[in-house]
Amino acid sequence: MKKATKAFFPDIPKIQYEGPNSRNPLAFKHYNPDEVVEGKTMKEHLRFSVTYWHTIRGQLADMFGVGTALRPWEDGTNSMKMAETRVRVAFEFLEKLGAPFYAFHDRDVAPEGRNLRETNRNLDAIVKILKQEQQRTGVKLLWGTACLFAHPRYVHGAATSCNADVFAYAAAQVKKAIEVTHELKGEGYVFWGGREGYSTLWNTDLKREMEHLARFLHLAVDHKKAIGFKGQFYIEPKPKEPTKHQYDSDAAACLNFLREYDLLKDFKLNLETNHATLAGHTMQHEMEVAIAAGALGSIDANTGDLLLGWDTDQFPTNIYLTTEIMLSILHMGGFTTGGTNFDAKVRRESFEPVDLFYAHIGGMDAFARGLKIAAAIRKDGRLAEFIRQRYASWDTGIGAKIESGKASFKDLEAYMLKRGDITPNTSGRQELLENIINEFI
Ligand code: XUL
Ligand code: CO
Repeated sequence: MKKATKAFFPDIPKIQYEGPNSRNPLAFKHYNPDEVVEGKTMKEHLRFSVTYWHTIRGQLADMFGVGTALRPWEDGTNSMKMAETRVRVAFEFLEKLGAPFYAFHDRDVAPEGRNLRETNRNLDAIVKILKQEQQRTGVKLLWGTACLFAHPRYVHGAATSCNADVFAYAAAQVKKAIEVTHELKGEGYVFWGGREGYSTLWNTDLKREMEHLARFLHLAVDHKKAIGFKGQFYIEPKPKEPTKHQYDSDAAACLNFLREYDLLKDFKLNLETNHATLAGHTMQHEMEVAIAAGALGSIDANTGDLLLGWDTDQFPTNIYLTTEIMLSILHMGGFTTGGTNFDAKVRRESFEPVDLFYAHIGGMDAFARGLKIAAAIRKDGRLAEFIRQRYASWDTGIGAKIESGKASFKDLEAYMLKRGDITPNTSGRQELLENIINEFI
């Protein structure tokens, strides 16, 4: 084992790839950053990102108890000095893990001051240090975002608040958050509408709130253009929690909203597995819906617990899940600005710093396996060939006529009157296909 260095994780060495036979818990068994799969390295395919809010700021509190996390560097305050220390912690973690990206909310990295001016000053001071650390390590910002849900001012929402002053405050906050993301050369910026929804419709003007949200996003696009920020804007769907209903409830609802308010050209989706399950969908479903609209941008990689009805944000370990995700990503042609962002936290019971490493190593290995399996399924070709064959009737004859818009209802009636009737002649073969998938898993 290589000798560990540096202050905050003194016993942890740089995590290395040791291959599937390794029994070292602090090594990758499958994530081999330089290994080439379908013409790109794993590092380029997967674009792993660590979240500041969970990994650096998560205290592991729950509704019934205070935080349990042992973080020897924390001094119990949210001072600027502590904020600076956390940047050093974050970048030591990122370096040792070998994750090329991170993501943060404005308030994760710097504390709020007594007013907006002071808060912005705090943020600027920490952004300077983030920038230095990015330059020192080569780690990049996958995306930035603003926390528009924790402070009491956002009790009724931010862009969808009943109070216009709150909209104005949120606009000022997001303006600044986009600017610092730009300053840090972030590859994207996420809008997750944590409280953009309602608890009861008895007090809610739904149409007015949706219009305000659209106005807010248009203003963000205007500002992005004004400052020359070229990163990708994303909306992150989630159906509920903390609200009873969130307007950006799933991929289809987001796409409809973006289309209705003429925002689709400026936004893609950042999809999160646990949000998909809360919406009553699989991640695979959400991905295919987004990809069909040319709007899949990035993913928040985590998983829920099907027996628990809330956002447990667990690290993804299920190879079947990561295979499904990577099949969709490869099919789409890979990420451009997006990546695999671990919006995931260790369990409250996993309170030691080393657990943060085990969690990320497991998630990265699960995705690396998913990538290799997906590539093997694609190389084998049986799945794609089955789907191609299944739709073969659309390639010629009447199918081709319909697809190219050359057949009217009248033509189709004439065609069918001639043919008489149809008997189903192709099985869906779900079981066979599931068996083929399992050959590779
Ligand atoms: C909350 C969630 C957020 C967003 C960023 O469920 O996923 O952390 O990813 O605001
Ligand atoms: Co998320």
